[in-house]
Amino acid sequence: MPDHSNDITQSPSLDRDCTTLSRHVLQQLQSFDTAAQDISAIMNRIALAGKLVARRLSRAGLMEGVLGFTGEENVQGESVKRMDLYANDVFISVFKQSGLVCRLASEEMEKPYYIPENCPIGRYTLLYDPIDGSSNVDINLNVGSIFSIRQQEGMDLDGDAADLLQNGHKQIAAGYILYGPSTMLVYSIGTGVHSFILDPSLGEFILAEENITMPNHGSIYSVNEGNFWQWEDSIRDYIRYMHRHEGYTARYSGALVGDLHRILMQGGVFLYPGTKKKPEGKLRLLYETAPLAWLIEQAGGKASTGTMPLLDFVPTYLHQRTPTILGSVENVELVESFIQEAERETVGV
Ligand code: P6P
Repeated sequence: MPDHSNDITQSPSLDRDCTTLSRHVLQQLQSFDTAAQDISAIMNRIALAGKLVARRLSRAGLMEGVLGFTGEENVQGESVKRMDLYANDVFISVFKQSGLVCRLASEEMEKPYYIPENCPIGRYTLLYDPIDGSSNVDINLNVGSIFSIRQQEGMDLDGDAADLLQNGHKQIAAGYILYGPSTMLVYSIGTGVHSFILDPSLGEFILAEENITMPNHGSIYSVNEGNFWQWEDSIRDYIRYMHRHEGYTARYSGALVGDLHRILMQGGVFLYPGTKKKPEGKLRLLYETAPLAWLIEQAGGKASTGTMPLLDFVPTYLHQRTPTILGSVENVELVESFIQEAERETVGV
């Protein structure tokens, strides 16, 4: 009887369709031990949360009580969108019964949400911005979820999560879900940056691109120039340089995940500088800029506060903000050069 078992042609697209997120994480970790299984399971739960949020967003305009504001303000002093609260609750529900995380810290919650039975030492904490750029939700433009995974260190006896106040190098995993024409999950566990696209017909995130690498230079600068007169002179001088030199173009959507994703994929720089009134800027470190900084540097880019590496910054409280410059090495260093020049002039050297 002829043996045709080797005749089966291994279709590359079939292989790729079988590369689900959890399998990819285990491949990246090159391990099947408990810790690897936990990280893989956590990423799978994040993917489930992304599917639930994407489903809600896709029908939001057709449903009552999904869009618009709750009338409340969050700890940031920002008006809360119904979609912010829904997405925040999705991540809690997805992780509450998972046995994987002890705490969830979110832009929408003043204090972390604790899951007591899951809090033996060494458990993980999810830090997340459930819907970033929610001002875009009601006008059907792209929004995103941002996530970061850290491991609990020591006892958090008084529930103030002080052990989370550490630099960005302590992250174990980080990434975002971009709700755009397709729903895309981009993540890193420290072995490069990889993207997955949700295939609605399968209900699975399928591998799209591995080891995403940024160009050293890009033509895009992404910043809200409406803040021009609130910035320090150094930033204004940088923007004037952008205006006066050919080869640069401005792109800004007002939603961090989409703006950052463009820079990750095409190069350039995203910046949200501090202002004279708010030198720390607007973006929050632990669940917005630190996870994105980690991704950018994993992809060969650079992340800066303007005066120090963003991943070295140690927050003093959970919702701490930092000035933020993320992107291609040369583009970030050009912004830093204007800040350094201003510091030299101030010091008089
Ligand atoms: P501005 C959305 O509220 C957000 O946190 C980020 O998604 C975005 O990058 C930034 O604020 C936009 O802020 O001041 O330009 O509207």
